[in-house]
Amino acid sequence: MVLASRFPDVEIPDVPVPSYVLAASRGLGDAPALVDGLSGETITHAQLVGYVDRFAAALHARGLGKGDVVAVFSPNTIWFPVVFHGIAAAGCVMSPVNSLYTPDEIAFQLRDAGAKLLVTVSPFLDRARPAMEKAGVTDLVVLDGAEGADSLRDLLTTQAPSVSPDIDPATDLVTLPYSSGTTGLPKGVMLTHRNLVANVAQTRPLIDLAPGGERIIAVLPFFHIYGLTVLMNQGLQWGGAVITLPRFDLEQFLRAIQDHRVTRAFVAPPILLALAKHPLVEQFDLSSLRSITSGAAPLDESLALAVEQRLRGLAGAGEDGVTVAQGYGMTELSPVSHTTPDRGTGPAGDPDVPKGTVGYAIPGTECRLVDPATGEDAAAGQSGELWVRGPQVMAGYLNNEQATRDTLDGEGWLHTGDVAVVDDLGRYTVVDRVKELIKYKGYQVAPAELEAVLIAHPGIADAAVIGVKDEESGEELPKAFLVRAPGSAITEDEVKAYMAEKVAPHKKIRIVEFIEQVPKSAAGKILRKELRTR
Ligand code: AYL
Repeated sequence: MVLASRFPDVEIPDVPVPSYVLAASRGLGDAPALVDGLSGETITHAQLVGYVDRFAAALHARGLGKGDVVAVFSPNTIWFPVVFHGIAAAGCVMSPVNSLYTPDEIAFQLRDAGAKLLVTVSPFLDRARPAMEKAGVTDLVVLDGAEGADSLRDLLTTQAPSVSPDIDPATDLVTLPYSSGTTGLPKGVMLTHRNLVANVAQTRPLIDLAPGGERIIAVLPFFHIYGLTVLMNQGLQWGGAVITLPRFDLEQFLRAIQDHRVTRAFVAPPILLALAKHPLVEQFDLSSLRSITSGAAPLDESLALAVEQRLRGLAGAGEDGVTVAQGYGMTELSPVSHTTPDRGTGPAGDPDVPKGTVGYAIPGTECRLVDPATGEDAAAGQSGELWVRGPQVMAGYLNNEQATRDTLDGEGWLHTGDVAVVDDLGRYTVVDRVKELIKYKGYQVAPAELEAVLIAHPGIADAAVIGVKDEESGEELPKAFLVRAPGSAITEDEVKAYMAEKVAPHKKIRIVEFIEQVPKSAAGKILRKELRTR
């Protein structure tokens, strides 16, 4: 049974991402578009439009054109949106690289994406340079400048003519983030201009925009699709100001909310945990906040309530108080498919949405709940694998037809690998995950990727990785089951040290168990369920 969204459809403008997202900027002149949350350095809306034009012109002047992939390896700064929209306006495709990646991980992505240029910052050069060498990428831009590379200033002062590439929003890609999806190694997720335009347009009716303008805190990284669509593009499309922070530090985060009168925070569960528990929270004036939305990993209902109650009880709290909201989606969904609405914007007559739910399917989004064993629709009130169809569904995985077919069926349904239930009012709750993916602090950890790195160690004959829930933090910890190679006496500490060097911190193996044999099916598939119930 196809479950339609309870919201009326929205119009999705048939234009490239920068035209849509920066439409409001053209009339906003000196109003701040981007503010550095630490230094206060600001880019106005008018400047943003001008800088994007120059950046795009400079890319064409250096020989890049439609469809070329530009990798961006940078923390959040006020310049990141200039770089992204400049790349998009040039008709190129921005592939965002996780700031914590090791040279091996960066090289994999550069090579797989076929990147022609890497844009980075000087503190990242010690990892960027070896990765470029490995992947055979030679063109480099270092935003804050470095010996032998062009800087942002060089690009923004180009005299090259403005460009207007012929972009077909429905088919031309604008970004290529990496996700392992339901199984296997990280893959390039092909997202079109239309996917990203749609996702911002689709969430708009569920937001009651502040009359005085919205100010969004951008502490989650722009290199993740959550940061790119929900923080950067949504915030700019609203004509708001996006306040950037380079990394999460609770005190800086609270101070930035206070000093910049932030109205909206979009975060992941670990930040809500800090807001519920940490004594620092009481020392700041957070009364400007209208909502805090959690996404990217399951949010406990009691944690959501605890944060809401605590913030509403603070001195100076607004009359209506802050609402803790929740969104759900995947990189493959640009990323939003479900969210809880602002008060008053839900389907007519609905009471407040219960805290544990991820809310409604957003406009234009159809869902099915399917029993993964039989392929039949789940009975009313029963859980099933969530399938999603809508204009935000990716075009497919780059150079990987098999993975695309396994995830996106012939009728356009994206099989999420998440298990959900829906109530009679159309509110969804995510209850389980049937895919391999591990989530650590909202970041993806792909077991197959870790297994490949583990098996490459001469002391390890075979490996299987699963996530195990840590009761204290609520996080899933990557755990490796390992078979030692004959004659090897490799220890848990040696395994951990080896992995820490090869992979980003969120992918570290946190628990090791040595076993005789990895349980596998006749076809050689790891029987993860068996490992889970051991
Ligand atoms: P990826 N509850 C439970 N699991 C979730 C939730 C949630 N609210 N959100 C994401 N996940 C899990 O590609 C789920 O297993 O995108 C899903 O398949 O890094 C996987 O994370 C996708 O991970 C927002 C804010 C969507 C964030 C996002 C998700 C971006 C994460 C809508 O409003």
